[in-house]
Amino acid sequence: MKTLDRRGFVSVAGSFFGAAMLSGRALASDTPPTTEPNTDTDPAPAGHTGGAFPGGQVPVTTPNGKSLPWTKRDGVKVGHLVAEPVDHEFAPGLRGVVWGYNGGTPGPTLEAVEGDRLRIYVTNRLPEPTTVHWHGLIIPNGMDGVAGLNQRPIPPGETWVYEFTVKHPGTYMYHSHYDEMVQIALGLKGMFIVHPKRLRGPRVDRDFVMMTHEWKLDVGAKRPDPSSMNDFNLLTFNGRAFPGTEPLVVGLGERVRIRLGNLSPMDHHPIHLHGLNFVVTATDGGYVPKSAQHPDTTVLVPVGATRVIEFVTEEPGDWAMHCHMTHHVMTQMGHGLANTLAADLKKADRRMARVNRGYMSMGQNGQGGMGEMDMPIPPNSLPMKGGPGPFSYIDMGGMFTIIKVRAPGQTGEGWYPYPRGTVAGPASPERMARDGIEGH
Ligand SMILES: [Cu+2]
Repeated sequence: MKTLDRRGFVSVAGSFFGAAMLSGRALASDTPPTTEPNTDTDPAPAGHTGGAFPGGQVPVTTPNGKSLPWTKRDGVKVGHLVAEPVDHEFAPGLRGVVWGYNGGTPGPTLEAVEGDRLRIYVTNRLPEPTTVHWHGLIIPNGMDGVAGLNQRPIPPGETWVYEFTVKHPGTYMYHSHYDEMVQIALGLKGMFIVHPKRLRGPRVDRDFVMMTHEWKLDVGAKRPDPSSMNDFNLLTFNGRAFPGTEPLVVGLGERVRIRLGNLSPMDHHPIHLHGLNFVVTATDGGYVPKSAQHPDTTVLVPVGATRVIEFVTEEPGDWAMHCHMTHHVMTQMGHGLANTLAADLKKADRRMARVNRGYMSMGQNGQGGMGEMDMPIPPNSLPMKGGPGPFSYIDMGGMFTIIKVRAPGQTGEGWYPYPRGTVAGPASPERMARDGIEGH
């Protein structure tokens, strides 16, 4: 009988990935995991109270990212963005040279308050000109950043300055508007949040920023291919592919906002959340009137748009949040394979093994088990799929993360401590007989 060594999970401080790696492949399908009361002292962090913004609004959290620091000069908030090549980690074991701002992609989240005067310096350390466009903001035309139309592009090596007042609260974005196909594809983008001066709707306990993106990074390659128009093979939330995505830790019964933005080159992403339902409260065009809000569990985030969702958590657990396009929860290795489903490849394998020791064809019964086979993988690539979970391998990668809903006193570290008897498991013959179920 195998049981879940929960202590192994929760003792790991630090990233979700660290916990995931150490948790190994405990299989609990033959018996529901035994669960003692959670005695960890680390409570789920309490919702921010008396937040830094008007009306007690909490600052946003950008998982795997950060907000841009401002300095105040004569009543103006001054910030500095540096556009530059970045050696970026998509997930442990997978890096690429991208173009980002201030050492990351997406760039730091810009966070301001309705009515703020902002002065944003932009230094171009790219090998070609660039601009910054403030997507969705209504500002003076000469600050809009469209190269050629509104300004000359910023030459490499120069620092230019944008200055404007943010008049409308909302969830916006910023991105390059020069050589768009290359620069946006390579990661020159970020989120731009303007908190309202006066609270709109109920105050939320947590406010997350999640930006989707898609990349074509050939296995073993160092640079994403910006000319790709389809067959993107690396899908990310805030520049990270699962299991490199940092989970969203929230409290049970808390009101949560997630601000989704999409500047993928080509694809809209239907983002699906498990274990809850939400309403879309705003887009980059403004607030959705209450009368027009409807409940949903999946929201389509089109290219060049933001969608803001809000919900109140009602079930604790580790809940999946992912793009529902199946290829967007794959990794690099899941693309362009020969279709061998249902083919008997044993003979072919035996013959191939004579010339290539250890040869094995892939996945004639599906690909679900491929990620955990510990097969050698090419340098700079992700394993076939996903990462280790508390029960078995999680066979999704890419645009996938976890919302950890925790009751008071439960830690956000490690996996959810499932109460006894609440996990699906094998059916006993007695139970099946009692309920009139025929097995085989
Ligand atoms: Cu998608």
